[in-house]
Amino acid sequence: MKNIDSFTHVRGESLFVDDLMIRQDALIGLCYDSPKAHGKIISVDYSKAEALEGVERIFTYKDVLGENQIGGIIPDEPLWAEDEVHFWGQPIAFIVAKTEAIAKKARALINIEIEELPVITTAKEAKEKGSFINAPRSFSLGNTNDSFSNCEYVFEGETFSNGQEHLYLETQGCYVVPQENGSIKITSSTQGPTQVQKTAAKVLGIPMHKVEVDVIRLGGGFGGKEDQATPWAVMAAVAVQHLNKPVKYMLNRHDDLRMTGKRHPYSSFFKIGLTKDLKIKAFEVEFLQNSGAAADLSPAIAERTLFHATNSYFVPNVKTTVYSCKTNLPPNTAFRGFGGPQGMFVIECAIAKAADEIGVDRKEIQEVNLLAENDEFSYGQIANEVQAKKSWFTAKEKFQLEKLEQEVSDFNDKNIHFKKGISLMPIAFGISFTNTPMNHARALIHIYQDGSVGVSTGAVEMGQSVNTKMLQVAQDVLGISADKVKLETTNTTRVANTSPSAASSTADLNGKAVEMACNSLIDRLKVVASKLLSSEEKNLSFKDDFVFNDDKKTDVTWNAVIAQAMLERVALSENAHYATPIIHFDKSKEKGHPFAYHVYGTAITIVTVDCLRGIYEIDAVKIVHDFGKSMNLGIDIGQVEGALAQGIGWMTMEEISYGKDGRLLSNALSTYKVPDIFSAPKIVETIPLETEGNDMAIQKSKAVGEPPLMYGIGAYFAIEQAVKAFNKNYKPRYHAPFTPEKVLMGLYEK
Ligand code: LUZ
Ligand code: MOS
Repeated sequence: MKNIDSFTHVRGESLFVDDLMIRQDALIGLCYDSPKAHGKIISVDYSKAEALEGVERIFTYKDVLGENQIGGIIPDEPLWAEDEVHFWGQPIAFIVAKTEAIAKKARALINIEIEELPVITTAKEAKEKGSFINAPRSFSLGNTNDSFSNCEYVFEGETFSNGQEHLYLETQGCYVVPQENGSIKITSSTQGPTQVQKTAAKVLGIPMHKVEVDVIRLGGGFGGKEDQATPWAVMAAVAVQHLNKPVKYMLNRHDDLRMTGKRHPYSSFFKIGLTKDLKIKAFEVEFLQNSGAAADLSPAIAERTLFHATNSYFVPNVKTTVYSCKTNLPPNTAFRGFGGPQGMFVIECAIAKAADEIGVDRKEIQEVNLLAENDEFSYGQIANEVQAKKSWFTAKEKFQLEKLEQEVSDFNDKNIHFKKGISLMPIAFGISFTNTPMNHARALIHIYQDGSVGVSTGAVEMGQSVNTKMLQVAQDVLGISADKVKLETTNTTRVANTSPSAASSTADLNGKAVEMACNSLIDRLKVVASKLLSSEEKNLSFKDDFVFNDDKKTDVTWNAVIAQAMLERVALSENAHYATPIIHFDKSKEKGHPFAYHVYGTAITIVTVDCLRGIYEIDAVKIVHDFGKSMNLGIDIGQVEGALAQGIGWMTMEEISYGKDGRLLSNALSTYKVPDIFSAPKIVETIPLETEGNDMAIQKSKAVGEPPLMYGIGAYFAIEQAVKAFNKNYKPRYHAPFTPEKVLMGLYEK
């Protein structure tokens, strides 16, 4: 089944927020944001801007009729700054004008006086100064104190992984239209329609039923629109509330880069203890998360870091602590992997350090510590249906690791100015929102009287092809052809109280709800069909647009059953609610069973470093991935390839840079490089691991959105190995991304 959007995508006909026909009286919004990272606002002079012809009005916190508060987990973030600013790019006011050009002109006419306060840009500085978002969290298993003293080897180190810009092709944006009696309709490019609805209602001081949020699709989200699509929609909603005219606001790329948060940079300190036979006996980490100026999703992201601190390894004694450090950067936010990658990078660095010091290959340590059935994670969940070893050994065998390694070493023997490196990277990623109450979804199915079907869910289509998967589920359960099924927009009036499309869980949660609703409809239709066929319900099934009796095709069509159901006044609509069973987590003990299941896999990465220039190419990434029983391998392999490229970008070239004054320096695509087709791996080979799948995955097809991103970590260590092959004096820094500049310095350090 092809992605159902591919036809309109390639023709440029797919609709995004900016494609909507806007009303003739619609106005354009533009944010005025802080030109300093930290300070007291002494005064703001809007008079010249307000006087400009075509400016309708400028909104500030004074125009908020409800609460000037958008913090989701912790109420620590005003929609518009009041008397202080805490990051460069923090919204202060919202200009509404006839055109974007006028709004921009007006923005340049605003004068602000700020008394500057000290700026913190790094997590380490914040920790020293005691600047935190909330209290630290710790997970522990066994007893690390005692076990280190019994270890043959103990090593300590520091690591850093930088942030990452989401760079969704479609920037943040919204279009808000007034309805009757103080209601409003928001079309938003958000992963979280309910989050937008709830926040708008709170800020406007109106009930949620007066706010309808509609999402057609997103031109990418990657976590950047889980929480941070909200402020723009709410600003426009405030303006609409006052003006009673439609307001549209699309951020341009520069504004989006400057004002939105990114993946969290982490500084981490590890201590790892191993036995003589290389078993990791004890592992401690202190993670310093650079949260930015407000909580946003940082506490949840910090938690996922702890959940992934031991990756796909079993460690009997673990102590991990995470500090969410408050700095003067834009609030950092969800990004594919959600703190998991940051956690997994650290244990891979610890293993690399141990391997270097002991004088063995990294993979020797990795291999003997892979998770096995019934091993306990530090948070109490017992691993089951573990595919860590199976994916590892399948990769070694299917891709002929020894041969690949021989080729690398032969190449390195023959070449002076080019060196190759090879690495293995296993992954284990937990599937479910770590916050158990968020794991639910609903679907609303209408069968129309002509036999066609409309499916609404809480799932947001953002290019991950979730709508295609939802269509497949409906089609399979109802036994009808794909062209009979349409996926509707995601709308809060049809499916309410949704969790954001996130955590790789959207297809599982919403798909299960679609499955349940369709099964209920089928139960009802079987009653109708049994009368038409004078047969028992239990003998009937629906397939290929026909009713089957004892698995034999009858001449009764789907459409005939629907027509009959109408005559009999049978309900042809159904709503279903799904909540993930089994999962639970007790925060007071930091123990439980938070994940429905884990996704596993192993990647082999081969790179070539140009040792004169410090640049490198990714020759190949060869992956054995645990898809369960993939319901759509084309889509799923697409997710693996996209996530891999994104992970490699994070680890090798995407370098977010803020000045000491808190200004974003990598503020354009000329200074922030993401992988393009030239820097993508020359070869990506993905082999599905043969497994049974998991019943909590939709049609046993495991979640695929985030897990493969972490294969990208393999690129870091492959590059490092190539650098070591050139320069015996190279000292590992465990400092990502491993940019060509850092590679070059590493190649020639003495
Ligand atoms: N979002 C969220 C996520 O709110 N909770 C999660 O656990 C999560 N995990 C991954 C990505 N987004
Ligand atoms: Mo996300 S990082 O919005 O699943």
